[in-house]
Amino acid sequence: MNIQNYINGNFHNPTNDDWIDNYNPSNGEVYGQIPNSTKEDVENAYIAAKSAFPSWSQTTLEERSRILIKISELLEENLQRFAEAESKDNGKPISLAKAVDIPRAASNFRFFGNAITQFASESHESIGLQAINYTLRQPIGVVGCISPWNLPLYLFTWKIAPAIAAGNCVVAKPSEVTPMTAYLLGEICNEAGLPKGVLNIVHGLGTTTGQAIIEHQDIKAISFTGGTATGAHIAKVAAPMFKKLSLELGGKNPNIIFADCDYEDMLSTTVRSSFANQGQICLCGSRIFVEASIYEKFKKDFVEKVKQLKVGHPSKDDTNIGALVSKPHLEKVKEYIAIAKDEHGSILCGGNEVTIEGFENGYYLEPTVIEVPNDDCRVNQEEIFGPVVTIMPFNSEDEVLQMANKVKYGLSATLWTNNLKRTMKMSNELQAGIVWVNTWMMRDLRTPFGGVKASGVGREGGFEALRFFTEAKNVCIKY
Ligand code: TXE
Repeated sequence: MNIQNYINGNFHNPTNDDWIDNYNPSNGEVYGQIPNSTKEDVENAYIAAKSAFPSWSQTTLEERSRILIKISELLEENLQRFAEAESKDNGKPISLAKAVDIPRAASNFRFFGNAITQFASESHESIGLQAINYTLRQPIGVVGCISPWNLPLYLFTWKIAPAIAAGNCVVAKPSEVTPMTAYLLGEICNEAGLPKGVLNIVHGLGTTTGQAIIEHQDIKAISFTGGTATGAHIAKVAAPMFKKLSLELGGKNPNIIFADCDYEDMLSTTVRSSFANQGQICLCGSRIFVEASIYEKFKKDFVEKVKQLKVGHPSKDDTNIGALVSKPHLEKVKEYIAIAKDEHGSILCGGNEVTIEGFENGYYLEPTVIEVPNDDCRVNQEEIFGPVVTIMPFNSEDEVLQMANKVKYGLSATLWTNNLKRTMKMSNELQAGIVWVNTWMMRDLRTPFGGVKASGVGREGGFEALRFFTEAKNVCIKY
């Protein structure tokens, strides 16, 4: 199936007729072609967006809201089709795409369709000076949204929905590894009555198409989710051009387990926070620290549960772990398992590729638990982004806090305890943008979302996203 660019409401081949193979991770086969769009295609997308902007930015909030909610409803009506496409493109179990990815993409549009009707700006009365200030929140113009492969439609729409809700027009690029659902979104936008040119989707490699977006003189803001190295590169290019930047990057998140937690709840959630989406979520708790008094019990129970996870074809209902997203990514994750062995880690379970009958060339890997001798080893410091977690014991709050914070990343942290004082102290001191206590990945879309340190700059979610996608202009009137 060939994918086309979605520009000005129509579908187009890339102008240079350059195509990239699209792989199905469950069987390793090429099942379609993706445009490798050039500067010219990005320019065409920009022109369409620029032409649509005057009218879209003046569209009433009620009308914008109605269209966004319509997109959301159409995604829900097409749940099965989108879930199948996401699973085929990414390798994730279809059950996950149906329960999480596509419903969340629909929620993104519904949420920002509603949020824009509640978004207000400030007013400051300068008492004694007989002046009043009011702040306008004006759309920026044409903005760029670039997203990764792990939660393809979920993260793509998490950027697009607030951008267009705020009155901007968008040039967006999904990951070249998982372009399919972004392609299908174009049809839905047309059906929902989104005016031509408000959203334009160009496909292609980061180094060609992505680079053309970030370098574009008149694309005024970039919202990016992806790897930390790419984020640094984008900042280098876009910051001197004074573009607004939101960078949501990698993580190496601690999952800290105290003996006083609700054990069963912790255990089942920890299996999920370790291996959901084959461990390819920037929020996964990939470093598990366990209080020494329950360490041996946890180790035994956790490994037993992880061994029960079924690695299988993504289309099967009983599959817990599907295929990794690509061959190069599978190789990267396997390399880290080899590094763990070199670093004297012991593989408590997993560590091997899995062959699924009939799909022998798919990218399957056992969920892997590694006991590490210390926190400094590479597998505890570098983002692996696969079905691999490390475990090690700790003896005190201070010790675990120090280890939790001793990485370059700071996206999220999970804390399992019923001690209130400890909860307050550790939540204050953990270097992370998000702290979950006695839960994981519980999301309220109104909350600020993003990381500190090498996990990024800026916050997405709720009004934070609407603030990012608008410029504040203060007007001071003396009376
Ligand atoms: O990310 P990239 P990849 C991490 C994870 C993973 C690593 C690499 O560690 O192993 O990133 O994944 C586009 N100008 N995360 O290769 O390369 C690219 O085309 C403009 C964490 O997918 O950063 C894609 O659309 N754009 C993350 C997007 O950037 C460029 C989720 C992300 O690609 C570009 C996924 C350029 N020069 C991976 N180069 C998370 N935090 O959720 C690339 N791109």
